[in-house]
Amino acid sequence: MNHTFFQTGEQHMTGSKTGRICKSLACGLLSFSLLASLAACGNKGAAERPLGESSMDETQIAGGSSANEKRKIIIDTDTGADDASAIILAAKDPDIEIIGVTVLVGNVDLEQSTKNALMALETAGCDAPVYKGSVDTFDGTIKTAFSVFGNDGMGDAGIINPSRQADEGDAIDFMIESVKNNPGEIEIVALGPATNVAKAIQRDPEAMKNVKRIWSMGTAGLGPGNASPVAEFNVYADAEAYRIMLDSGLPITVIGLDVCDGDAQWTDEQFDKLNASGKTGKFVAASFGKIRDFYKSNGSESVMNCDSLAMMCALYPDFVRDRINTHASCITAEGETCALVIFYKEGFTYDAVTNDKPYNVELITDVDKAHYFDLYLSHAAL
Ligand SMILES: [Ca+2]
Repeated sequence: MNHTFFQTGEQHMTGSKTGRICKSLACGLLSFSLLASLAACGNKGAAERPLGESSMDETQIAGGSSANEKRKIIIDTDTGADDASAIILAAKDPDIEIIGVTVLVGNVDLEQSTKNALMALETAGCDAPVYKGSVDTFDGTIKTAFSVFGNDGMGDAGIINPSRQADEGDAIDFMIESVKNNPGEIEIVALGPATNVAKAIQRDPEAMKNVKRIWSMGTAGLGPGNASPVAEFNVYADAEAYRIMLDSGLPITVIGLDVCDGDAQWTDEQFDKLNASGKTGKFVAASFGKIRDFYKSNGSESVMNCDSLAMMCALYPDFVRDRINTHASCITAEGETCALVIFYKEGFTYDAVTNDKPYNVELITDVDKAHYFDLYLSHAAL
């Protein structure tokens, strides 16, 4: 079984999408002039990376950055176990500077998501700042996935006891100010619903034009969904936010469910390796306990980890085997197709639609699935 239907906390889109104002739009702008880059991670020397354990070498990673330049990323996350594993992957990369982690409701509620992000960073030895963001969605409904991730989103394994708290300030303001103050440098790796990103785009569209790229784990790609037959959870959780992001004209790369299945799924044997690899691997393995139980109850012996796979696409260009330009449209109308994202592929002529749709999304269509786990193990579980 390649795709599991998430049992979300709320099964139906409800409520009008009109007339609602996101609460945080009323928030005053805060100054983040001193971006927390000094506290960011990735400061370990490249010599500390255990070269030779990965099929990728130092020249193949970091998206073309020079040896002395770290890529600056914001991780936007509804931190459950898969998000946490992705945060750890980025935090362990000496060529990446996590300038901040922005948290929102999604897999779990905002408070739990924040604790989980803090714990993931602490496990990876990273003191990047964490900012709380959206506590609800554009249409006011909350759809969580506690049934999949456990009550704490991290397998209910007793591993969430962060020693610090979230930083002062609003996640959306942090995102805006970071992008504005570092034009063309900030990449956002979005691992949850698009609510924070969409609010940032609405609140200051001019500032957000300075974003280098948004990497979005979302949509079913060109395959089936997991929240419904056509909808993927992150889009389903806030379809209006995803529509706003797609329609923004900002540079976006989408990593959908279809590249996370099959050989990319992690097996029991691989989790055993992870568990035996050390403190970090043990943490990640424990956090996936409830997810593995959920998949097994649905007849699958292996599980998807889409967030780490999406992070890997962002961090390691050679992990990506193929990508296409598309025009992506998100269906937001209530009904069976809500949260479906339709991809119009470049080079195709569709009789049913006009060809005047701009290519607004780069869609990843193939990755190095066979080496995904080993790459994760060598880069993250150190
Ligand atoms: Ca997520």
